[in-house]
Amino acid sequence: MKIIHAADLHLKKFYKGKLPLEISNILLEDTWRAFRDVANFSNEVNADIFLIAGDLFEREFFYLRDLRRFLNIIEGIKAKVFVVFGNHDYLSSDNLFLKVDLPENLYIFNSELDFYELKDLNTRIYGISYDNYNFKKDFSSVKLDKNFINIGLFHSDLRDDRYMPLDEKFLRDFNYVALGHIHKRGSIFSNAYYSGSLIPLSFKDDGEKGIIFLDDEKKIIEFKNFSKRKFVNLEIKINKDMNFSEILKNVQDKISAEDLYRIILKGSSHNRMEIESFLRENLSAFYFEIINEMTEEKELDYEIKDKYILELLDTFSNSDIERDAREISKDYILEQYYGI
Ligand SMILES: [Mn+2]
Repeated sequence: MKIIHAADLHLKKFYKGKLPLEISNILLEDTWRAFRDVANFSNEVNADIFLIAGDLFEREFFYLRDLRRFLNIIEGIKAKVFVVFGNHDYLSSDNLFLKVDLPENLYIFNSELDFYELKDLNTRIYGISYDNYNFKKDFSSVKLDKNFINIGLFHSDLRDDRYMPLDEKFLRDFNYVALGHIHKRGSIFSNAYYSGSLIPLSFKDDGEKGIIFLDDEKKIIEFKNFSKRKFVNLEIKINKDMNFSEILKNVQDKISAEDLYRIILKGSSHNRMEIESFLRENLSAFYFEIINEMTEEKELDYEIKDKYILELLDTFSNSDIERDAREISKDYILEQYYGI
């Protein structure tokens, strides 16, 4: 038996954030592209079961045409597809999935724990959808029939009361548990995994993202990357001996054309604002933003040995006007006396 485990597509989430519209549009197409790629992969490997563990879409931005596009991809999948809804796409009466005819190979779990039996695979898939942004259920009396292979499909933060926490005893009873909600992939127990989000969705989601692929005959549980872009937090240490073009080259060399960057400027300089605006004007990237954490450098960069000049500069106070005046005077003095 082969299983695809995906979660947290968050279709249309990018319209909620602070990214420019044209970037959001491209990232949304990335999500659709990644999902189509997973659908193709599922068909290539002849997967039997395709699990989606919640937060498939954002309720406030997901329209009928988006649903049609999604169902169109589902129809092309040979595996049986199972969906539970999570906190972002919860199943209240206005959920769009309740308004249309669904493809025969798609099964949606409602908001009571239930299972779907695949007789030829001797397998039961258990799942439950949220009916609101916050959701909680007591599963302490649930008994699984060990004559079947039991698979759980849940959207849960194991320790957070608001997002259907699940306890270890309940989870350990399943042969495999496909979890969603946490965007970072990883295993909770030897049988319970978060696949992580399908693609990175913000600067909190670093690294590659994708799905988990299981093949129980080959005893494989492996992560498959389906993301093409990364969100990168890039810390740049500014050394006060670096000039503007060295700083630009230093940052530009670390940028690859497809990725999104949050550049955090560290170190100190008396040109901290100028360095930031110089980078904003000259850096080239698919998308970048700058967080300027540089501290103001108090000493002058140049060795001005003449103590009278230093004393003169020291007479300026730190008010905005006098600071500007000091900078102008300094530039003038450097130019006049030192030819800099
Ligand atoms: Mn969630």
